[in-house]
Amino acid sequence: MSFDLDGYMKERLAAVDAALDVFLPPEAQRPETLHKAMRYSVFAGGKRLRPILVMAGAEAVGGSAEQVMPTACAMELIHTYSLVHDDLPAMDNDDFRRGVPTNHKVFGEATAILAGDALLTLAFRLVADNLRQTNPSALEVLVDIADAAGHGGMVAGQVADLEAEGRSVGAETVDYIHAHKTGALIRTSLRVGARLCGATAEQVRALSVAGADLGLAFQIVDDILDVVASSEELGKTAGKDQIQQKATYPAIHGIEASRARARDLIDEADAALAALGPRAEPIRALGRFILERKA
Ligand code: GRG
Repeated sequence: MSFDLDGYMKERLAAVDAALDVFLPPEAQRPETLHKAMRYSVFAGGKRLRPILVMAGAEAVGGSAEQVMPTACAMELIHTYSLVHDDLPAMDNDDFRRGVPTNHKVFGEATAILAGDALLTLAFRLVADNLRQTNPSALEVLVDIADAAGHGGMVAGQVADLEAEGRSVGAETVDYIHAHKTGALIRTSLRVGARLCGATAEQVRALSVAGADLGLAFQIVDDILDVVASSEELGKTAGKDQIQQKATYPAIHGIEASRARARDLIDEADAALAALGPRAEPIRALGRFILERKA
């Protein structure tokens, strides 16, 4: 029988949402506006791909989803902060995200900036709590997440993305942007759950290769969807990449070659995951999901 990815994702999404509700400060707690703004963007929707990858990484090495829940939620908080800040007028200037008005449209720019800051900071608090509870010797988890989110990871990718706007850049620059802006968080999500659960160096290596492949494939598909899908389907403004003259895979390689590259990356990820055996089946299924997603 084939793996029930839909059921797996629904169950994990519900568990992540319940945990996020506990970890996030209540709206009634002072300062109420900040806490409302944090919760607004976190609970506006989202596939919860990154936390699901953290849990799948843990399971791939014999750990459990429960053991890594705070870190899984931390990755979602970092991702959500990046969306809130990316949507600001000073960056991508968007009005619509996850099917609802963007954070700054509802709460104002200052609160949106601070809500993003607070989500990022809370994420590191959650990782520290998880280490304390689960595996204090896995301190590299903290380093890994800081590196993926920071100046050599997602922030580096965002800067390169903004600098490439309206300019003609080559394939190497697009790969750099995608690997950093999107790939770093996805690759790290996949391996930190495993690290918390005592993964061997060989297992971490296999998950790192697979995670980098999934991350690049995810962004290539994101680029393709921006061209072929509608704003309603995506829950965000479609077709913006071309208007803003963004450095994307379809712009450089065309749609068909981009699709082929994404398929090759998922095949490469499957090959790397062979070392982990049947416990990595959810990750293989998530790879197919990344390839076939419509939003
Ligand atoms: C502000 C430092 C900083 C970085 C921003 C995330 C990001 C970097 C920019 C957002 C714009 C964008 C198209 C990013 C790449 C693809 C991406 C991360 C899409 C959104 O992720 P999904 O599809 O979203 O997993 P949901 O809402 O399902 O969680």
